[in-house]
Amino acid sequence: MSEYNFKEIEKKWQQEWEAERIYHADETSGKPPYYVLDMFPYPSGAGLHVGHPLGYIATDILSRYKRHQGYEVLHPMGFDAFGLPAEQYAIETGQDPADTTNRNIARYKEQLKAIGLSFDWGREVRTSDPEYYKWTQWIFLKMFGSWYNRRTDKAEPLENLVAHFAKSGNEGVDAACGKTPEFTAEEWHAMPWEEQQRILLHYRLAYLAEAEVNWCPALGTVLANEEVKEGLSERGGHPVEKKKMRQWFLRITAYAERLLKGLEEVDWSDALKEMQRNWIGKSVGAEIDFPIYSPYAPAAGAVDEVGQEKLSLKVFTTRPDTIFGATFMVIAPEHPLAQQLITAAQQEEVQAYIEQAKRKSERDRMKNVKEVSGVFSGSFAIHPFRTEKMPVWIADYVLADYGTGAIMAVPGHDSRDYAFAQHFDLPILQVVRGKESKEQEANPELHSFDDKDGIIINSDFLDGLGVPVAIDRVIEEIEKKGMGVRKINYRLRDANFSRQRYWGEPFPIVYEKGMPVPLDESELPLTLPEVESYKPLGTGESPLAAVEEWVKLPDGRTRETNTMPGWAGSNWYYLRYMDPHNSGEFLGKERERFWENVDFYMGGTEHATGHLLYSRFCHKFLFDCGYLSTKEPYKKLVNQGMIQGISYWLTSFQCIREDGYNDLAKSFFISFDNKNDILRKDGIEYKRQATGYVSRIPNEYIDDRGRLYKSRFEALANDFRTSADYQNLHITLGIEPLWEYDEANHPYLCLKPEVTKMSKSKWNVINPDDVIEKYGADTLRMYEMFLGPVEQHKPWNTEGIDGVFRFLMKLWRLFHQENGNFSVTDDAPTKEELKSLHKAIKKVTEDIEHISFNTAVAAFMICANELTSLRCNKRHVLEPLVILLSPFAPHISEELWRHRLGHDETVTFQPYPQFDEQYLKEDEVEYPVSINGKVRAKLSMPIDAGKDEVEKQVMELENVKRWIEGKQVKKFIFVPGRIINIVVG
Ligand code: ANZ
Repeated sequence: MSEYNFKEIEKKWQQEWEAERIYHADETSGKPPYYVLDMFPYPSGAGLHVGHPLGYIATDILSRYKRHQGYEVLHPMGFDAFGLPAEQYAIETGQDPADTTNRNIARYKEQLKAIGLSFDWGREVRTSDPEYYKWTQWIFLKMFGSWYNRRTDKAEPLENLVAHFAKSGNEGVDAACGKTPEFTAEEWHAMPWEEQQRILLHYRLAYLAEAEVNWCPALGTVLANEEVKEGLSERGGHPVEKKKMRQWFLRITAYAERLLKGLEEVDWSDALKEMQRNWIGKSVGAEIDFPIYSPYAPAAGAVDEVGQEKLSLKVFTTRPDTIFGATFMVIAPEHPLAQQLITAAQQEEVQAYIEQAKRKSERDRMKNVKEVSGVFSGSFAIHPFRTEKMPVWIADYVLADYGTGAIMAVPGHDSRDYAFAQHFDLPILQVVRGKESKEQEANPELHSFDDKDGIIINSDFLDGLGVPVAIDRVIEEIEKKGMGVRKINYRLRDANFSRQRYWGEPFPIVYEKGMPVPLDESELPLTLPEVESYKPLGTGESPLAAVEEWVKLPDGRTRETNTMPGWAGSNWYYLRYMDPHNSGEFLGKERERFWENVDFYMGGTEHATGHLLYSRFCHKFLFDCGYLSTKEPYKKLVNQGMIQGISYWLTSFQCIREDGYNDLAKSFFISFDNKNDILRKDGIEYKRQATGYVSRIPNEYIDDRGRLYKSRFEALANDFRTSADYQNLHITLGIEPLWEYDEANHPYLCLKPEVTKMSKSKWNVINPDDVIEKYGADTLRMYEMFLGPVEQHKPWNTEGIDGVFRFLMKLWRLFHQENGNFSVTDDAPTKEELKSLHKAIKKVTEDIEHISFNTAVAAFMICANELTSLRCNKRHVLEPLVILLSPFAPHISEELWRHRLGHDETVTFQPYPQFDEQYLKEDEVEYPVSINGKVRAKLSMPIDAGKDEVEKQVMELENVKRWIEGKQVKKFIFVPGRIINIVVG
């Protein structure tokens, strides 16, 4: 009997594998370790779609391949279980996010297991599990108790620093820290405890500072960046403001240089490394002080009668060589000196400008470079070399928290300064002569801003020097005169570690006299208390602040009520998999020594800077503490592409409001009462946008030519009209010319398909369960790989899926007779059969090594076709083929291996087939036979045939005889294996 019954086979082996625990990673096996990791998913309520497992299938193939090669493979899976969607759902429905999260996880696991992924589920971690987040809190406490010593270039325990303070104050301390006044040991001892704590916060790697959050007064909550779209809350479209709050930060900036250097050690794509480098954003330049001349401040050089300190403005520049071209100064609206510099006459204008700047995000300010705006402060700075007055402007293109928040503007050589100078009619000076382009010669108005290999002019002692030399020379001069210093700046910012939310890790911190004090390790985990409501309090605080009995301790101290951000748990999860059940340590020494770090990591590019940077930082910190022996967490990393879906868009809705507003009277219209921002009906979502409602049409409403019939639409519209939910709805079908007509004169609209992200909100999701139901998991696995290179984005297109399914059936039939009976012989294979097998071994092995799984699938198909036409059913060919295939299609392989070929043990650990070159050697060559250089015939000869033998055969060929008839053969050219040419005359 037996057809290829994938349903039965897959279920059977999945159960068997689970019962046998064959994917359990065992540190004592004596095999060398190999750690393959996927970025763990956030378990959303929607379940998996076919895009999610793409990476998991790829890593599964690699894991299985490594097991065949004799490695002890660690291939774990877990869940990034804290986060916003669960919290939002809790707010909407009042359900405990712990419950919904667990439900979602159960669904995810079921789906993942159905794909036959070889995870060691015994090592599953969940970041929201107190046994896990105990260690997230513990790592936080380690950072709280550490400082960064720049002399030793590593994190050290805070006790060392406190001992130093007690002995010599902070003299001689070179730390990565905030601005801290100098103090002596005596002063340190004399300080009250709170003051000492305040100072220590400047040094701690986890510290408190005032920082801006997105505050939405209408919703009464703080929003994450991703919840804010163009200055409005994503939910409800309410205005969002900046508000200062005391928050936790991690001092990742201390590691900026090491995070850069470490990139040289790892095998990641250049594109990914570049993203990290840009994010870290190292700039080498100088900080220069410009004395201020202000009607409010004492003039440069003068001493104020009241003893006020001389004011000066510190700028950061990467081009100190252009200092003679500086014609004005610009400071950020938030600059601390701003208020001091504004003169009475300028007060009103400047204050209005500052207010307006507050509302823009940093991104908007950087983005709208073309929009020039700014105000004159009324004060001037003195040029340190030319001793001239230069006006100080306030403008939002200068960012408050980069460099010093102030710049010397060099409009001759910086494009933003140039635009500003043009707009406000400020002087522009050229101080670098670059290699001017043809266009510039013709049009001197055009400026060249990229002149790093130019020559300095109009600059006194710098004249004639090249840019790099001039930079060094001018810094030397500035340092000599005490006007500034050489300086490296990083764009990287310390990481904000506080969220005003419920569903995250509570901080193991209590406040005493307003200062943070750590809980004792023995008090961990500090678990989330039960709350009555998950709703934000309206004060900006997290819902935890409402649980008085939790917040207030009997001894009068109070708990921190913020929670940690989503990435706190994902910072270090890869380490926990190595030792997930260790209750005494986050990771035991021996386990750490055995696995070291991740050999192969796969995930999406959306984590290129966030997670990947934060977890590298965390790894380096734990390395400094002596808990880890490697400097980087992920040796090799590959980004998988996205599987995209197809969405149909209907964008010509207009919103007719109650007041009759309707500016574009075309097409059909829908109006809603304005209370709802998103309306959903029968799977169509209507979302309010500035211009009206935009709707996504689910694929099943559209025919295969992208047509939406008017009748279909009308039925839908009618539904709306009669629906009690939407009483105020008016739906009008639009003006006729928009409709097209088919043969039967039915009006329709032709909708353009668009390839987009596969997502529930776009109505284009394909569920892997449906594919598995129809074709089986092995087909799904191979088909996902067959779609194209793993790294690329590609649309889900089911056209090829039948081909993959047919391949597996064909393979199945190699082992079975027509009547379905199993039939494999022990006969010796032919050369051709061995050649087909070894060609596949070679190609598939190379492809796996290069993570090129789509071409490997193609190689399997070729091999199955060849063996089918050779009618090969020999054990010596089919057994190695089954092992070769098992990483890709493990179920069918196990069935053939164990059940049909009669082995006792699983195919999983069978030694990987070795490729043998000798089988690929061709033993015949097909020669093209040329006469006077033109191919006239073909001849197959044994590869080792000599010239005489070849010549004899060639001359016998009918075609050759005809072409040389009556002519004289002058030469017979023979290059073995390649050329036969007869020269006749
Ligand atoms: C003079 C100058 C002349 C500059 C010139 C550039 C070109 P990166 O490379 O990104 O570090 N700058 C400094 N602080 C700034 C801030 N807070 N907001 C906006 N711009 C700021 O850029 C450093 C350069 O960006 C600095 O060098 C400064 O302009 C500007 F031909 O100074 B430069």
